[in-house]
Amino acid sequence: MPVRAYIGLGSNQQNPLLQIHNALIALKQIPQTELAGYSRLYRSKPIGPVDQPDFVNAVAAIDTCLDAHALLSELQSIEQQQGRVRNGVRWGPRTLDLDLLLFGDEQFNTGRLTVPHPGLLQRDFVLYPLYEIAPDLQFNSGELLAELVKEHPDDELEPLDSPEICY
Ligand code: A4P
Ligand code: MG
Repeated sequence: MPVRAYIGLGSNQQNPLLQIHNALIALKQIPQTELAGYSRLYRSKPIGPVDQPDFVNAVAAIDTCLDAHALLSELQSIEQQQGRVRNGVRWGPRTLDLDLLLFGDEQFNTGRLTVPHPGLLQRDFVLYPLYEIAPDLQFNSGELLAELVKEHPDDELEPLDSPEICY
């Protein structure tokens, strides 16, 4: 049975809108995986070093028969294909970042992979687009996404008018 997973997409280099569009197309091509939905694209202020451009963020839903580590390898290979350079700067600028936010209702930390993603509940640029595509979502902790969104300010998060593209 496929597992529903949610992927956070972020970019702030080399035409971020195009990077996110291309990443959505690439998600569709992951083996044994279907793209089930995706949010609007949002402009957001950088968390971390502030002397970097604004980000474009989105969240996608996929249904996958891969295990979580195989899925992470696929996500990292898409990041590489889109010119991601890991220069050791935590939270620094990037052409593409793909975070595995949720993998079914699984919860684990293997060193290589922490699920749910540690930043998930704190970030408006994750919570709001996730809510758009999964309004009834409830976390392992019992918390409802809808409640978290209500409590969490959308600090300058701005939905972008992007052309309707069917991936
Ligand atoms: N890793 C562990 N768990 C996961 C997971 N659930 N998903 C490991 C993805 N990767 C996971 O990631 C470092 C290592 O985390 C990987 O090798 C993987 O094995 P990375 O992508 O190389 O480095 P990073 O992204 O700089 O670090 P980190 O801590 O994952 O940062 P985040 O949480 O991804 O935050 N501001 C705005 N407005 N929008 C953004 O999208 N993104 C970040 C990066 C900072 N500020 C931002 C945004
Ligand atoms: Mg990351």
